[in-house]
Amino acid sequence: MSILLVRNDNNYKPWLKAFAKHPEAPVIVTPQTQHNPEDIKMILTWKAPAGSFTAYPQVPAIGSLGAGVDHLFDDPSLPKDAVITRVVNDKLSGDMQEFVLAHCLNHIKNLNIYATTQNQWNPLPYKRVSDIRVGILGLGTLGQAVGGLLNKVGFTVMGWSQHKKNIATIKSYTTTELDLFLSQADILVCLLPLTEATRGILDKELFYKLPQGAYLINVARGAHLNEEDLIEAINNEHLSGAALDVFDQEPLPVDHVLRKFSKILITPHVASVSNPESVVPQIIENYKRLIAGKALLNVVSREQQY
Ligand code: NDP
Ligand code: OXD
Repeated sequence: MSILLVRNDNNYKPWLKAFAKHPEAPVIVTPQTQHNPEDIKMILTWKAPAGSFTAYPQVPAIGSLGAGVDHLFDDPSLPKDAVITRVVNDKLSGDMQEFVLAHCLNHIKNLNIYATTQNQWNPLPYKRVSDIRVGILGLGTLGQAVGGLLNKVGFTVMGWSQHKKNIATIKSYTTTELDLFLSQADILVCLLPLTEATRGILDKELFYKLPQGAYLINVARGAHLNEEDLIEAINNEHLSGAALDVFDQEPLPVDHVLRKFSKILITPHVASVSNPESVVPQIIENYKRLIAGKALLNVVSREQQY
């Protein structure tokens, strides 16, 4: 019985090193290791190439090596009955908190603008955290963590999710209250999972419901964003700019149109990266549960796709 690792980037070394501390859960990497597909009890993957699951129709569990699972649901070879799990991890939440906070401060202190105008002396009016309302689309594990830190720093924080939340420091809005939520968001952070319901949500219609001069931070998935609509909203100064960490096509091509705008700050999908040493223990726990016939942790709803 073993665990199979499949990554699109072939970055196996740090994962195998972390798993080596847990000999009770033998891990193999395909296609390097010959194996009988029926011996595989769990497949762990980050963006497995399409069709990777074809040989494993009966595998009991498939785990995403990140928080997002959209890369699994995109693959028609995903076994119908496998339990799907994902990563929920304090380091992942902490890294996302710091990344979004950095962007919020960067924006209100105009640091992006100064970085692109180094040969000028042009003092600009700046804002304080107490002036700013941050709206977070997606008030799940990461959205709540980010909102909690932003609130501690002094921002006014609101969140939008399917179900109402009762969080003292974050005002909660649900799906029917989207317009009201958007009308108050000076900075909009996208931390939604990519599903059929959320694909393309960051579009023209949504942008014009934000206050004039709002700023967008997309750290969720590139396919949430309509890139043309963003460029139009920035060009006509409805949006003051955007920080984008995720893209429909990754790596983002060097000549991509989004790179031509000084008001768009691009980072290479680095907001919060799964750390093997801290993630492997929860995988080992799930492997033990699987072998013991117990319910797994961090299970994703196939119906909801998150
Ligand atoms: P969760 O599943 O914990 O949270 C998702 C949130 O989105 C929930 O609050 C959920 O509502 C809400 N939601 C889902 N669908 C809808 C909808 N149709 N309408 C309104 N709200 C909706 O996910 P995480 O917080 O762990 O992660 C979020 C995403 O962040 C990941 O899916 C991934 O794409 C991205 N990510 C990006 C990283 C990066 O480095 N850039 C790193 C890690 C993650 P409810 O609570 O009511 O169910
Ligand atoms: C994730 C990511 O989903 O890194 O974990 O994007």
